[in-house]
Amino acid sequence: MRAWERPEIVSVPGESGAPWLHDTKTNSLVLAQPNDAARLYVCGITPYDATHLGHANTYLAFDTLQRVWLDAGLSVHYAQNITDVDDPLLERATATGVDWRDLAESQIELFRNDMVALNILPPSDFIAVTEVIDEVARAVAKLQGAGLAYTVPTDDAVAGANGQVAADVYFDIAAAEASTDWTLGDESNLDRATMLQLFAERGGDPDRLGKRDVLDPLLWRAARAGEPAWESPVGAGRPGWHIECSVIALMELGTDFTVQGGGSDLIFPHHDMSAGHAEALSAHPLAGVYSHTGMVAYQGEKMSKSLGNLVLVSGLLAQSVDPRAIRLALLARHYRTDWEWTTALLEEAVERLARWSTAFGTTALATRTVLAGHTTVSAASLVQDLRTALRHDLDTPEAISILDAAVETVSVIDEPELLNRAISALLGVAL
Ligand code: 5CA
Ligand code: ZN
Repeated sequence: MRAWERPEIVSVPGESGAPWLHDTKTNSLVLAQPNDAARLYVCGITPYDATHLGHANTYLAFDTLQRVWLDAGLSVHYAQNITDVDDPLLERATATGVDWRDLAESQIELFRNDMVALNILPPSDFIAVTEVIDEVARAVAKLQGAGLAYTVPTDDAVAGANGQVAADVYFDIAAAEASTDWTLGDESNLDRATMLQLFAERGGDPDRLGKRDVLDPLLWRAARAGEPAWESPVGAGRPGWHIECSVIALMELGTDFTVQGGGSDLIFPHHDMSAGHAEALSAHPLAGVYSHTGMVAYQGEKMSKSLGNLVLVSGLLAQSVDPRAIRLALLARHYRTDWEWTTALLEEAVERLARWSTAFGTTALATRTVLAGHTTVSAASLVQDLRTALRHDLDTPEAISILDAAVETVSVIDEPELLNRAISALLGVAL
């Protein structure tokens, strides 16, 4: 699928290195240092109710990660999926009387526009699940062939075009644990009671009869009346959710890639199961670092489509909010914390943008004259401080405080152009 226009990133003189990033699996900071190019997979949107500020915050965190890698002279291969066939999307399409394909297409276009406005780097591979149905079906067949997946009787399945009725296919967690190095909970480190609760809340079906383990996740959903379905070696149907991300990530990035990312709402079951599927398919770990962003809340609860407490990027843009201020408002909170969106935060960011523009903006630079008797501060040392902050688990609040302090205390910056370039390249804010 076409992604969106890539913003220009200016190069910043001086040296930097790979970032230390929090890894959910080991709960420690890990040097995200690729051997060759950095390979990043981030779970993409289910295209309805896009793009709310929670989505934006998650993609912005991984945008910052890429900017740090690029600043260190590394190249980046970035893949992102689009869950354009899944129950919640189909339910929304039915509820609103819109064809699910039209809903997905219009929301993907909205998402692209929001990403461009926010100056977020596009993925190299932007892959919708409807583009890889055959690959997913082949992966499911491979798991079945290896004894790691099984069918469950499916009374309400309907015949596909060839007249055959398929059955739902499930991943066999116990079989996968016995034959790979992967264990359920490797990534999430949760106890089984918590897993059961989250599985039920986040798209799982613990009550489905006939499963070997209630936590076994769906790999392939047999065709049902009124639902989209494709012919395949595992019968007419459509992909389950977790296998979609395993297959797209393996196709585009290979095994053992540098970072798998997404919001913390995906740690379990989605990322645990995706890692299990990938290891069962490839006999290698999915990724080196499992990175998760905190949840953005609004009106006291996680901003989510199901609750409807959404602030949309497109809504703010329609009110003529400067997208750079949205970016600064999101960057002011550390990506791993859970926090609540308020208009006060946006107002603060609007003011910060104005102060920074006056202090570090290109217009300010052009008219600035060095006055005798003023303290001169080294831009190179400020850039060094910014790099240090960002390399330490993408500490954007610290980067912002460094610049706020510079606005307040510095009379003259020796190389203003250098600082301007660093703010543009590292924080993605052109002043
Ligand atoms: N399509 C799946 C992933 S394969 C999905 O979770 N889609 S989504 O549209 O619900 O979310 C897209 C991304 O935004 C995911 O990485 C998700 O973790 C993240 N996200 C969703 N809500 C929030 C929120 N309130 N705060 C921060 N990130 C969020
Ligand atoms: Zn995903």
